[in-house]
Amino acid sequence: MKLCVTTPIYYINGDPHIGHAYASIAADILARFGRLDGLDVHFSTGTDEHGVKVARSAESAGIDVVEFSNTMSQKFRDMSDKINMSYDDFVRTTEKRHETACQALWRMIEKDIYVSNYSGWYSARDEEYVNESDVVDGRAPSGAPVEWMEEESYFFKLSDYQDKLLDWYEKNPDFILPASRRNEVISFVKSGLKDLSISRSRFSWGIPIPELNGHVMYVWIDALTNYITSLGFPDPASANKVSEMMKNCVHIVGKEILRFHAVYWPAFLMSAGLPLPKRIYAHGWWTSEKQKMSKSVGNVVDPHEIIDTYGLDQVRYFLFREVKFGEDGDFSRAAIEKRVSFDLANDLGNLVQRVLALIQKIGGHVVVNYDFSDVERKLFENSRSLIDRIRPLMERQELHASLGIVWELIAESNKFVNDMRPWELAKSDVNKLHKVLTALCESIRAIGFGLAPFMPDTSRKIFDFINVDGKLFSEMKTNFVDQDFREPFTLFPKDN
Ligand code: ME8
Repeated sequence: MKLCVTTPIYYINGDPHIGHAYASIAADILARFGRLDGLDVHFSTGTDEHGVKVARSAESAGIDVVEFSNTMSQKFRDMSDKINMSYDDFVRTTEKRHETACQALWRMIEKDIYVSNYSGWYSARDEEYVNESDVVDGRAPSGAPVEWMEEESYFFKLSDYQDKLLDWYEKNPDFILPASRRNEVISFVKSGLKDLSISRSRFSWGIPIPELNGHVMYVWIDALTNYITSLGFPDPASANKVSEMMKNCVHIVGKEILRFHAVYWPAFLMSAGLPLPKRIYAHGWWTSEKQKMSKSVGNVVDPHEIIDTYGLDQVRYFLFREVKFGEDGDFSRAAIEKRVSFDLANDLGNLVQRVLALIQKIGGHVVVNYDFSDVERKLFENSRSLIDRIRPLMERQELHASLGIVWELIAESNKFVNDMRPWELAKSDVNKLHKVLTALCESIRAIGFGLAPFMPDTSRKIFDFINVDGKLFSEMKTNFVDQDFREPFTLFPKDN
């Protein structure tokens, strides 16, 4: 079974911030879950380097655009590494392999392309033409300023795809999630699709159109193609991989670029005769301390700074526990501090610490015993079934609910310790004590696996404490054997 996961490829006109890190961590969680579940995963990210917006940013910085792109793209790669992203590929749209892919795709959709003249209002920030009726006081609906453009342009017959797209959405009800976003896209398409201008002749920072001097591709057709560049398109040797991975592909995108992914991209793929992705998942937006992040307000959250302050797994946890994935959220230092102290240090940290400290107290050795009574059996069964309960949620990208289920098991395990009073059993009933500890080893292992996609470093520490390999969920089917356990250390030290 295959799984392809992608992040948006980021514009390089500004530094990476927590919003970019968010989309990338979400995709990372899905990719890690897939690998732990034994799937063949391809996980790609990258940078979107062409277009008028980037060209102008380089110009105003007084730097050659190629040099500018190299420096800025590296910043996104650094961010990806900082957040412990397990990407298989980082696509830069200025790479030769990507130019080859875009030009090949162009040829495959050429039957739907014609030349005409375009004049209209263009928003460079959104990199799209805006309808005359949507321009208010010189601004696009997104608030970005627009400018008048007139150029000869190549057009893609998007209008021909209206019915095919509606049919696709109907036959594939989970193509767009969350469901509320799906309805938005359907009404947009029903309201009528206009042909799409897909070339630019007024500037040259883009991918040349085959055999057409002076035209470069519209940055969105260039950007969307990155997903198949990464799979080896158009090399015939990769055709099978492209096809199989695309059918099992989940594109994680911010809600503001859903239309490009759920309308234009499938139309291009249909035209090219390539398979459509399985899912477009649109996530929400973060504000910072209740305001839109902006350089002028000075509230842009730098992933490096926030991770250095609170710790990587703490930040990864916070982003997916605080706000339901798909909805908007507010990033605040008070909120993250609260989560770290209650959920992580108290609930999770204490559970692991108290169980392992107890094991140390009795000599570090557990005599494994699965001859459970009902109470231990209940914890054992809830532990063994954890991933089966999470999997259907992860298949719909319900990251928040998945973490919720892990925390239910943490709460249940803490309650089990309180109820069973193993420190008393150590004196009164050693046989029972080892059954209780066996059940707790099971629950801690399950918690380690449940956390692994979200908090890989923490999960690794937990696995190391209890001698678990931790590479595949299937390991949870095996029983523990008698063993010695290590001295525990604090999972979430206060000074982090
Ligand atoms: O749109 N909150 O790139 P981009 C949450 N190059 N997520 C945020 C965010 C915020 N405040 N700000 C950004 C582009 N993001 C195109 C994409 S894909 C073929 C081309 C995240 O640099 C969110 O995922 O503007 C958003 O869609 C993405 O960064 C856009 O990044």
